[in-house]
Amino acid sequence: MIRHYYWPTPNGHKTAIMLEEVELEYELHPVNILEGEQFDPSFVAISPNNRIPAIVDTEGPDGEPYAVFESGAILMYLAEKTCKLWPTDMAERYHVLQWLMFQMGNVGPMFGQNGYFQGYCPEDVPLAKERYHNMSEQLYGVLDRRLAETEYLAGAAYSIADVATFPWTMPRQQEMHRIDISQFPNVRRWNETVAARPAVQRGIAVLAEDMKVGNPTEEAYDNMFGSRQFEH
Ligand SMILES: N[C@@H](CCC(=O)N[C@@H](CS)C(=O)NCC(=O)O)C(=O)O
Repeated sequence: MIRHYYWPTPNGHKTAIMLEEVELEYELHPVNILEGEQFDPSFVAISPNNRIPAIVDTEGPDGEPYAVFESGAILMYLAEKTCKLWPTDMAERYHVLQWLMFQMGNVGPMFGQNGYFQGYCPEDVPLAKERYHNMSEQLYGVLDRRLAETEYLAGAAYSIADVATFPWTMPRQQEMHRIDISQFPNVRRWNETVAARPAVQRGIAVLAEDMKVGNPTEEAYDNMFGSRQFEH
């Protein structure tokens, strides 16, 4: 059984979708990052960088409990455990890993900074807004050119690379990141295809009522972006 430490954000959605895709039994452990629950020592013992998502597999590789943090590593772990969304062919598997790493190293961090400066930063910082918006558009261009050639990011088959990237490109995120999706028609086509999958819809629905966009309270801002982040 998988214990899923989760809050409904783009990184959290990845593992919520994956657990639905691979149909493993799981137990939900909400970690309310607006209320600072990510700093609880019992959670930091599982996720040393105090970020969701994380999992504990109660029947890990040696039959012992095994904890995994970092969403990309969790997707790989669940894919390998179930042999789903994970090609056996080495060349195909490395297509998946390249696009997964592209998401983890580029899309997530840059879109995250873009979202912060567009929507959450208490000061207007035009240079940062412009820089991260430009970087986000450049990354959309890379995705769009790839998806002009292939059905899914890693090729003909849906994979964990799509699971990782989809939540960062949903319409709600496009709006927050000031992205005009009509300029990226292949991303739009792919996004609509992925959004139509029943497992994706079930994953996105997990704790959806707790999804908060807009102005966080002062305490929530402090927990997610402010001084509490730097106490540890
Ligand atoms: N690289 C990490 C990033 C995870 C991450 O940034 N999670 C955010 C929510 S999307 C979080 O837990 N924020 C709480 C905090 O920063 O304290 C991953 O992909 O798992």
